[in-house]
Amino acid sequence: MNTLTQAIEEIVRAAGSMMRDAFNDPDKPAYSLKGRQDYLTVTDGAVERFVRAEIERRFPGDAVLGEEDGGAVNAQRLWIVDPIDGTANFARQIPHFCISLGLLVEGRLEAGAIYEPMHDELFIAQRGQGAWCNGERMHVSELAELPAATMEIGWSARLPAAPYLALVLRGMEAGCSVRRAGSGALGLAYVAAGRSEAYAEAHINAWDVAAGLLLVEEAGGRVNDFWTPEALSQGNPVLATNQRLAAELSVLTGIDLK
Ligand code: LIP
Repeated sequence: MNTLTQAIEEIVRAAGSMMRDAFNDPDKPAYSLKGRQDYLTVTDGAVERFVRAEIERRFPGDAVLGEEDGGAVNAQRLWIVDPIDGTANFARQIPHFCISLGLLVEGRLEAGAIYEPMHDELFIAQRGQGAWCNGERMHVSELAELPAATMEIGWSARLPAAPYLALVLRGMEAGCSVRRAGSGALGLAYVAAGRSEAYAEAHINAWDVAAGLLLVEEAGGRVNDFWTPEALSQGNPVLATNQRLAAELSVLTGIDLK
């Protein structure tokens, strides 16, 4: 732990307690829909404002890009935050959501954390320093057989259903246990933790993956080259896998790995 990762941990843990308090509040937080199946709660906005204030206080001059209030996409030091990833779960009282906070320095992920407050799980990584879950070193699974593998495939209403269903079918026909739990960030964290062998999605936003992609790399896994010039403004496909199934899963999803 150093001052950077300590600061990241303090920020996401404080944000997590805001989320947990709201989730457990008898007067459930109000929510609306930004679009089809695209939930927004008052807590998303409150948490993002908190994170922005903390970054401003601790790292003056750094830029922030957030899911709710946008921000810079071409800063030298850029913090990327999804205040609540898994907002639909949070809004519907399903305890599977997290905050995701990542730091890009000159376009390269340098540090990041995902905190899941309902189970008090902190996933954190700094480039070259490994990936950790609650202080325990993480490593992707060694599983090498698709018929024993678990794969999460994300979905959002940003794309038509047919390609999603086709990918699910390919995964199931290959023998994978295919799931979708509603938080892309936690899906990536679980690959890093060895709890599943892959997370794939045909389109996802930078704030959903800005911590999880580093977690997977630092846990010895493989990821696609998400950070293209348009990644921050438009998003991209994402694939993260363990080592031993990387080639097969890249072919199955049609997403190249780095
Ligand atoms: C997420 C989506 C993503 C989806 C995840 C999650 P949000 O973000 O952007 O594409 O697959 O399950 O829903 O809206 O919860 O922050």
